[in-house]
Amino acid sequence: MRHTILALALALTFTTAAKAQTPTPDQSALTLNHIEKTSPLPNGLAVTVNGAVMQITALRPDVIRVRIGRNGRLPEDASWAVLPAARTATSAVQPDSSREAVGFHTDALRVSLDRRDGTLRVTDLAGHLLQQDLRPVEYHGSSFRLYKVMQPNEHFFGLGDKVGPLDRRNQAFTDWNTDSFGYQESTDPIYKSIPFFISFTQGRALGVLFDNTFRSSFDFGKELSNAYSFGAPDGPIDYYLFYGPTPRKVIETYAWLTGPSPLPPLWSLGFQQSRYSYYPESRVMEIANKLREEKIPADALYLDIDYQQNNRPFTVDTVKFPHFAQMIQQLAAEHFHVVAITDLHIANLPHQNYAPYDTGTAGDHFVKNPDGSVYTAAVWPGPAVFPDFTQASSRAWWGTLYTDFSKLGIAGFWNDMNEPAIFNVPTKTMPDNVQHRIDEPGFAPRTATHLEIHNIFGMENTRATYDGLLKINPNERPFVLTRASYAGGQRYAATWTGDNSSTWNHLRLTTPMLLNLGLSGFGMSGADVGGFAGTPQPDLLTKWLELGTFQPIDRDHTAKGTGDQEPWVHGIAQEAIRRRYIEERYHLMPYLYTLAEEMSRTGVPIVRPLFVEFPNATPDGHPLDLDASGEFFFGPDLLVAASPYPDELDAYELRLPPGDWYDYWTGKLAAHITTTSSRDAEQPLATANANKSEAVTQPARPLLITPSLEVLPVYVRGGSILPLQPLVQSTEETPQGPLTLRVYAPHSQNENCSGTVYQDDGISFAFRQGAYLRMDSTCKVEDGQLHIHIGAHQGSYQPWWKQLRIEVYGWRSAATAATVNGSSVSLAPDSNETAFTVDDTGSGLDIVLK
Ligand code: NBV
Repeated sequence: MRHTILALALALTFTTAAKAQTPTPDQSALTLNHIEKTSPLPNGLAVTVNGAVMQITALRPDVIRVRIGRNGRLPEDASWAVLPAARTATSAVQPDSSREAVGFHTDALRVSLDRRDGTLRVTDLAGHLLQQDLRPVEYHGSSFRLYKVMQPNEHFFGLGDKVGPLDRRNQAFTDWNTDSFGYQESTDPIYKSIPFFISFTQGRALGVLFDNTFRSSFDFGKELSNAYSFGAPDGPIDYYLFYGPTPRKVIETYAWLTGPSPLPPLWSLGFQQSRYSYYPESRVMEIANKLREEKIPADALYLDIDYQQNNRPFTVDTVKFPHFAQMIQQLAAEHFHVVAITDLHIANLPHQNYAPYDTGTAGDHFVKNPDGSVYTAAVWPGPAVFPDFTQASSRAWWGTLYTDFSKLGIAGFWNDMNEPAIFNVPTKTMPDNVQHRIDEPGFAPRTATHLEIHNIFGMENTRATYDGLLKINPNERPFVLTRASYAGGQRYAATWTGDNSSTWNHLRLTTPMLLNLGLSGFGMSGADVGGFAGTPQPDLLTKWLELGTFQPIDRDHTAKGTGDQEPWVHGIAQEAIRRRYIEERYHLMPYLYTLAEEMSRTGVPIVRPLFVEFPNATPDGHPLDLDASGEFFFGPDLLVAASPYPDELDAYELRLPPGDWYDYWTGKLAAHITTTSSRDAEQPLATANANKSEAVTQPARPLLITPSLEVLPVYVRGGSILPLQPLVQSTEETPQGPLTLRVYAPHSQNENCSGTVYQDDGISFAFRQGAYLRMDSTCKVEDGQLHIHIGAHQGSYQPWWKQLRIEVYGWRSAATAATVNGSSVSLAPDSNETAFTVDDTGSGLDIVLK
């Protein structure tokens, strides 16, 4: 008997084990490994593979689009992210076929599909591998995953502000916009979904935009050590590959595909002070007055949700803010721009004269449950309804809600909670089956579930806001700040990294987050300076305000119930340091604004990793930044070198790219990093800096930096011409005195030296009609003389300055005079600089220094 039971038990165990080893065949699985038909297209190739259709086309010689439809039909040719002009661009290709492969080439890329297993391979024309399928595309029902070979020295960047190191290698991520208060280093997903990354291998950069709005995921060598992959549970296989070789070119192409961020209003680059929430009215005025009294330059004040009546968007609590309109006016008179929060959840208040609800209901503008009833859920105002932002008509209606606030003079709007965040549910968002209507030029009208719309909901919210504001004030640049977004969302809004914490670790995380955001199109971005959750200790707030100076958006913001976080808390010694940095931002405003203008044309972000400026900085072409996590470029000329561990007092090593580096604060030459021209001819590395590109760094000794509370190390690239202005207390104040051009002499005759300054009225679109000023300057060392050429003014805008102060660093002039357009001007030398002031006639200056 005992034996029988034992035998039975064993048999059972074996059957269970055997069962576990034979997975039930997945009826819905499909591997695209058998090419059935190939047809060349003028701009690419169409293929039938295991009944699926695949189309690979060239939009430009360096941009390829891959689309696959499982059921013999290509996915709808539409996109929320990619601009129609780019998406429909086409470029002729040359077919390439062999026994093994079928494909084509362009002037930049070779594309081939292996006839044996349908795998795709993309190389440059010299045969360098850019991307290759590790195995054929796999579907499981509607879900699919694409595995790509990962090269040993391949690095990955982008995906927005996902937390963690700059390089995404060895990690996996999911795109699902999530309200993530108190997120930490390992939290994923957070607020935004930007399914775009850059692969960077030995100086060769490839952009990959996976345009799928569902809950997509990315794995960069975490699952398999030799592969990276991306996939989604549903939606189209539709992705774009675009080649550099420089990262800069990839960034520019991403802006070509998805649009650059628009030129922001000048005031938004000033210091911004916020908290959840300043109220009542008297407290707002107190903060404004204190900023002016303490001479902390500032341009913007934020009104968080408590200015509203019971948290209802587009209302004002008239008890807390009895003179709301006058307050806005008074603040404007003191040169403060008010940014007001306007969350998207509309209070569910039928028959209570709440216009957003009434007009939204009348126009049928809210998203619905599957049974056709309007979906309601709790958020800040209590039960709320949600605009159907994927309908053009609902976005237009949403835009009209801004009319009154705009007319009052509120300068900017803040779209928070737009993941969308929902209270009291474990998913923190809408149910999957909520119905959204797509009614949109370029899309076939239909209804889609929340699974498809979730990740673009926040972006379409900001699109509605941006377009609405433009309609109300067609000649004023809107300022919209958003928490959630998707690829392309930079066209409508600036962003911030959400609810960070007042800890040293969060200060450290800020730099990689903002760098990856910038690479992902969102160059107008910031992190809450001082941290949102919690109260920063004095030194932490000081260090954070120092770093904030060199971030695109410099906004001090904190949560409800935390300690005061304005620059003056913690006593005069801390305040003095903080003031000095904020002042420096205002001195640098001409440079910063010039960067913002560059970004609005090219997509190149204001803050950038070192490899964007120096793709060849290391002999093997690996990005220098990976060894230096606190370092980044603020524009092309300023290298900010924060400590990689800002709370540690130990000295840290700093590696600089090739060239001369001046200490920004003292003007002294800090390092001369030597270069050689030893270059493997077989391995042409990317070239971004025309003059320096032929050089590869000799391993140089790192600088040793001893951290100090009052100094954030910043270095200026030799060969820069940096524009600075006299101190002002807000960007609306006209600077008094000359525009300073700091010329940092290049080391040798072969080195480049240049700089630009861009100006306009800072607020309107008149620049589009030529009302701007651009002044390009250059310098060179020749025959033992320094020649500086200040370009003539381009554009019709009259700048605030009449004179230029030229300061020259790294050039000790033996003479006591410079020659300016042939006449002699005496120098006022001091210990580090050679300086003089000349009239700026607008027609250009030629300066020679002996
Ligand atoms: O509107 C209040 C806050 C806001 O201050 C913060 O910046 C957002 O990220 N908001 C989130 C809602 C609640 C936060 C706990």
